[in-house]
Amino acid sequence: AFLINVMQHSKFIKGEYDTSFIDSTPELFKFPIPKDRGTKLLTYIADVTVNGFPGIERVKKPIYAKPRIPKVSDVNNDIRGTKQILDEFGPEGLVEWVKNQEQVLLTDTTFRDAHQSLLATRIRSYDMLKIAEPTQKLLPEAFSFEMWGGATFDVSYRFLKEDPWQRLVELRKRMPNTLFQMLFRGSNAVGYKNYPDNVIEEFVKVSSQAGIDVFRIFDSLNWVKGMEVAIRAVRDAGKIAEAAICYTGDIHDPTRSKYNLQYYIDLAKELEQQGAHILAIKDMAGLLKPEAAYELISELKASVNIPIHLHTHDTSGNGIFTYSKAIDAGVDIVDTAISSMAGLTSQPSANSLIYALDGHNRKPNISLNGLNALSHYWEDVRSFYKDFESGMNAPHPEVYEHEMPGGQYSNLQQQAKAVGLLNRWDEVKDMYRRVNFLFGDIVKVTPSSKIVGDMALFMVQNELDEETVITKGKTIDFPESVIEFFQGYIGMPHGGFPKELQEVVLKGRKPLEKRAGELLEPVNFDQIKEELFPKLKRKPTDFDALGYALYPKVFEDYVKAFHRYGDVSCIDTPTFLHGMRLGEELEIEIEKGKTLFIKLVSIGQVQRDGTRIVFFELNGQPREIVVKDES
Ligand code: 3PY
Ligand code: ZN
Repeated sequence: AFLINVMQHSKFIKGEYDTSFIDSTPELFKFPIPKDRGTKLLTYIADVTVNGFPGIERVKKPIYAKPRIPKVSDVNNDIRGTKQILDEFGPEGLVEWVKNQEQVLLTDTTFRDAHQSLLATRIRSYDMLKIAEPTQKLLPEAFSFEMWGGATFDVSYRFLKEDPWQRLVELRKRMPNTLFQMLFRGSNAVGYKNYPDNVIEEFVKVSSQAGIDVFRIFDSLNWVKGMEVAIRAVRDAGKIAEAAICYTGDIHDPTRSKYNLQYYIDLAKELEQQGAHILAIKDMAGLLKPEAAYELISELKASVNIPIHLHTHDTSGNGIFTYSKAIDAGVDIVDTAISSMAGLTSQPSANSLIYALDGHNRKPNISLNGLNALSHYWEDVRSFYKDFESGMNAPHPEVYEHEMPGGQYSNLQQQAKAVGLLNRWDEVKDMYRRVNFLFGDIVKVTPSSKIVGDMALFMVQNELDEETVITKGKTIDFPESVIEFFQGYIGMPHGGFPKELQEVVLKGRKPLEKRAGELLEPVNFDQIKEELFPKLKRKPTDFDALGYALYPKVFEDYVKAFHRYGDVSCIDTPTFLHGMRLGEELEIEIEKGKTLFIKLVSIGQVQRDGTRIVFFELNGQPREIVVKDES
């Protein structure tokens, strides 16, 4: 098609072309969309084989062993898990059941926070679906699987070119017995900014219909007003509203009295009153020290009637110690990950916790053999994603100083690298700590954490300190995210904004007088569907409309990729990231019972137009794919 485009182009016909012809004539790359799925998948494989995967170094595809999948056909074929309890007895019945358990319950975060925190959220549905049934059968006692929300929604469309909704629906089919849990950023849904209230309501409604049971709802400033709409929507959907308090500071540090024990108790009572079924303590950076955990959980248990679910990150290396103390204090549920996906910026290891609780009266009755078998699988799969590892390979107690959330550390490091500040990373971390205090000591979690990170980079880059920010502030163009923060677009921090700084940042702009979600124009979903129809070339679903409402550009790019490549979620991960080796043969099951046999035969030389022809065999028949060599 490319050659036909070239030969039919008027400039080509008239001989008006030179070496820049290809580059300056983008329409040459507008090919008719190939019709069959085989051709589309070959196009993807050819592209990634020739050009590599965006954002990672291009290397020859490594040879990996096949991941070890535990055999489970004969075990646990009639599970009655927490999902059945919810479906039969409703949220209140489930809450009663939780309160009656003596053993501590576990939420497994492997499918969400673990890889968000260790591997930049890059684990693909392919690798989850292969282990879904074994996970269900080997962990029937789990309270829930956290497998959606947070950054997974955006990253699925943006980088993995797959539909997050499809992941949810397909996992649900394979894991019918345990509650599915998602992380929901209150009025920011699964995005980085406030959305109109009707978007929050629609998102909760549609995702609960698609399979989510437990919504962990938080506000990035612990502003209860920012959580109310979501809590109400979850209750209306008949699902479990788990309202979260983000833990910040240190209740034992007298210099951080802004976030003392009373602060947490008051918030907990307020959330219970707002209708929370469960209270989560969301320790997103891993700052809750063991003795503080004991005191906090004891006091909260005495102050509210709803179960308490503790979430931490193991960044400091103290995670299991913290859980041990929390379990002694009566915490109902804790978050863990399968051991090969645990530790460091991820959650503490489930396997380690079970071993550690030997002899404890609250030890869960969970099979270590099962956990260890699952860990073997994830150990193998994790190696596919080594390009996304953060490089942190030892406990990092410094987190108690800078307070960066588990998922942000490697991200901010990448941002620093992008602006040439990687060699000043220690300064950036310290500036992050200082910006927190400059902003009045705020809760730092998506998206407030990103704003603190943006400001820290900005100050290091421009050699600014706290004093010059104020004295020269009138002449400084602050980052957009910082301006919006001081306008109130992501909510109101505890104790309000520091006035002097707010004034120099806003330069006369007025802060919002109401909650952003109330002021924003409601989204018209019918109109969105109309707009999407021609782009999708099919009738848009509620899933599509929400994807577009939250992330218009990301969703459109995903649709373009889909038209070009088809559904790439059926490609195994080494092939997805590295393409194929010369002479390699592989099978791709595009749907149940429909398998493509693909062989990469050869790759042609770069032609004058900058393209290469990639020669395949598809089910024994020769196929040629032309791709542009971007190198
Ligand atoms: C998210 O919002 O994605 C988080 O994981 C915050 O901790
Ligand atoms: Zn987390």
